[in-house]
Amino acid sequence: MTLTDESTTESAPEIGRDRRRKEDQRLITGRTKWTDNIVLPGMLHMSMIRSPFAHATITNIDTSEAKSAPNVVAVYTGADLDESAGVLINAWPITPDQVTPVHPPIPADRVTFAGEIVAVVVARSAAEARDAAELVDVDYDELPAALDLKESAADTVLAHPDLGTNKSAYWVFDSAEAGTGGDVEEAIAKARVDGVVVEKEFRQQRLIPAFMEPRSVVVDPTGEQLTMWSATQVPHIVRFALAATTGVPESKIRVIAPDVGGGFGGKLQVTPEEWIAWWVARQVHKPVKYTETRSESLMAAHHGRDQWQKLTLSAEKDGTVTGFKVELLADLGSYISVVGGGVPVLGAFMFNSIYKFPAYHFACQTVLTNKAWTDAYRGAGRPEATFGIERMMDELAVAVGAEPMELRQKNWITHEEFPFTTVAGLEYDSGNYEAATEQAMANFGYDELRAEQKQRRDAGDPIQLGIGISTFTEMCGLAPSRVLGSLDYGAGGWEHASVRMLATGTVEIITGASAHGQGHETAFSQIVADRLGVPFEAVEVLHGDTAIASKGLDTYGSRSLVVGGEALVKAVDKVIEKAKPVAAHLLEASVDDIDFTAGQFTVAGTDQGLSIQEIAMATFAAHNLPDGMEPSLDSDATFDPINFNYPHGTHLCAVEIDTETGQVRMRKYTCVDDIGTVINPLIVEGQVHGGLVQGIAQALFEEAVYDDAGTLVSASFVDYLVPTAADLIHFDVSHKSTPSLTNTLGTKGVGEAGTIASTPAVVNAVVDAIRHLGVDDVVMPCTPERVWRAINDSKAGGAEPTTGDAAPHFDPSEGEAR
Ligand code: MCN
Repeated sequence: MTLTDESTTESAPEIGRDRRRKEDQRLITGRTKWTDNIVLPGMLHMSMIRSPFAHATITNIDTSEAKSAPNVVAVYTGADLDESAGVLINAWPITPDQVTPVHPPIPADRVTFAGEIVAVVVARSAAEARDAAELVDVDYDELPAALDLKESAADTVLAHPDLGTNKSAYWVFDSAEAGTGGDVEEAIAKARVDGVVVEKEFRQQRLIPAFMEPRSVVVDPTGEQLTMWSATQVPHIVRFALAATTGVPESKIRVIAPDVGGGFGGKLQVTPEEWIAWWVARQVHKPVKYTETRSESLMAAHHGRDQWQKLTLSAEKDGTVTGFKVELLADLGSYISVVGGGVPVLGAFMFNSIYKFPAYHFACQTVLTNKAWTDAYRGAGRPEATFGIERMMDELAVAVGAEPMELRQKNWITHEEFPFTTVAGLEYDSGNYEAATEQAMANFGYDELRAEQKQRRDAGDPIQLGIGISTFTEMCGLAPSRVLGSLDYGAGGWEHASVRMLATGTVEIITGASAHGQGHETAFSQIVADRLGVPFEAVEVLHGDTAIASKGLDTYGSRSLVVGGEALVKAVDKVIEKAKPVAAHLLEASVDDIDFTAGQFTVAGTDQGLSIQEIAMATFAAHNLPDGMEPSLDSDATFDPINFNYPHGTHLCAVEIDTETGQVRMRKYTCVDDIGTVINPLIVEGQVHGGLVQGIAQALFEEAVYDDAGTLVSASFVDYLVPTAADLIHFDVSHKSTPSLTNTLGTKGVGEAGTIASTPAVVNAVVDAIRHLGVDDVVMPCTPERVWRAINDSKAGGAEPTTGDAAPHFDPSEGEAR
């Protein structure tokens, strides 16, 4: 038995069909080209020596013993690097005066986080490289490290003393200034007199995108083009950045992302490891390979989230929201990664979510610390925003004595109001929050669970039930180039596709999106099969190699289908338009009389026709083409949408909490997502499941923990708690569809939806279960210990369960210095 479908004889439409993924046979069995499986003649191997200190001066590196170890070819330190090694780029300086540390692939004199590379050993085998790495003797003078985010924001200790501050950029959006709404301070002041003001502080803990395949890179400098294979989400961006920073012409660079085992944003990066491999290969004139260990991956691949959120929500006494003020501190780590500074900016447009807030203010101070750099992690800015607003809606419901779902309904945009311009300045094109919510509440059994909750409370049951709501929307399909430009993002947002109709009737399509687990080969084949009227199996999807897909902007921000899929539709339509005159010529009819349906060109009003495959063969033979016609049925198209894409949904979670032990057990999880037209329901369900697990993991399990010296304590899967199937329950997943108006397929992205929605649904449920015991927040992850302490501290009276952190509250006005 194979993992893929074998027959497709039925003529049912492909779009909307549960197709097993073409790529699964090779991905699930592992019989494929992961980067680490690549072996080239004469290939050398690298091992990295990494700093054990968070912040230290390198006083000496003795490489002599390592250099004389068996089969060691070279050992390099930061002092050996020249300009051709390039630097690592930040592609999104969010303000013109952003303070950006220079990021060399290997620093020569100072390390700024535990795990930073200080030297590299190159040897004939990976084992010999690792053994010799043990012989490199590095002397450090330890420096004070900037570790705590709030203290770092106050410049108590400097992460980069030469910069004079840890404050990198202060970014503000204000609805009164933007003309999209009123003045938030006025709204809050008024509510303090005759309404309600809810103020909370939330911690978004540091997370690690724990992809299954560790990062790996191979560089071959021996051909006409220099070739890099990398386990990356972004081969095109890597090629651009190599050209821009290492002086090698872009045309001489080929970057290949072979099969990539997950990324979740964590491989959306240009990395020191890639840059070192690039430089070393050119020094030794031989191919080199580097594959990180799991601990290296957890320590030095970029981390995600890590924010303090200070939130103020003002409302009338009946719960109608009048203003929302968001003040953030965001930890960048010790360098600013490729889009790290921009992650909170993406969130800035989403804190108002599905609601009609009349006034909104967002301010974010990004801060440098001596920890691993942070960047996009599944959702990037939008999970933080959704968490903030959905937790606040629950708190407001308590403050005004409203039922939490009814409070949401009072404030949300109704389906008649679309398209709707939000207080953050976005135009939501389509959606129906009422419909998704109604279905979710019915599927969940909302009223029955509320009744059971009351029963347990009344009975003083030690196992309490909590119900959490998250009605979310997100902006995805990261695209409109003009909008990205207005936010000072360093690239555009278009996507490219090519379609090549081959002589024998099969079709090659090339996409600039670069899948790393999402199933593009299957879903994109379904789109082409339907549109071109060819069998699903006749479509071959090529991607992830800049020599094949020379144009593209890769995969992140749930953009591949809504941007890349639409580029594909345009390219297919061009092929059909190209084929039409050939059909007319062969059928001796006028082009205007030719119809195209389900793969057949017919002369209107007759039964005369030719299939697209017959036209492909005739074009290839070129014996009888219209005058001036090129003998090819190829086309290219680029799509740059006019707007983002706004999936939404209602997620409901029930948890049971053992009030004696603090143990949280998930009881039920129901979601209804609106992602417009669904191309492949099976893939979509998988995407939602994966997304939910990662959001639930933030709520209950995962946290990157540094000790007081700045060492990552959670540097293995023993300590970094990625949940397994045994920790989770069945998810009740379904859909409602209001087609998107920003692409002809009507699709909305799904890759991040589950992650964005689920974290607040779970934490709201946890708090709801024990609120009657005096708890109004539990810091994430809501471990049994934290839940138990929250209950017991509150029983004891004087506890501060809200933050669980002894650090001083931050004063965002300090940020205005920059
Ligand atoms: N799809 C569909 N119908 C829709 C929407 C999507 O059939 N209406 C299908 C698409 O054709 C695609 C998949 O669902 O096969 C995801 O599509 P999309 O929402 O366009 O997201 P991207 O392909 O751009 O993937 C990026 C997104 C992100 S940002 C993260 S993070 C993430 C994710 O996808 N990382 C993943 N899903 C992941 N899945 C796996 N296995 N591994 C990762 O690292």
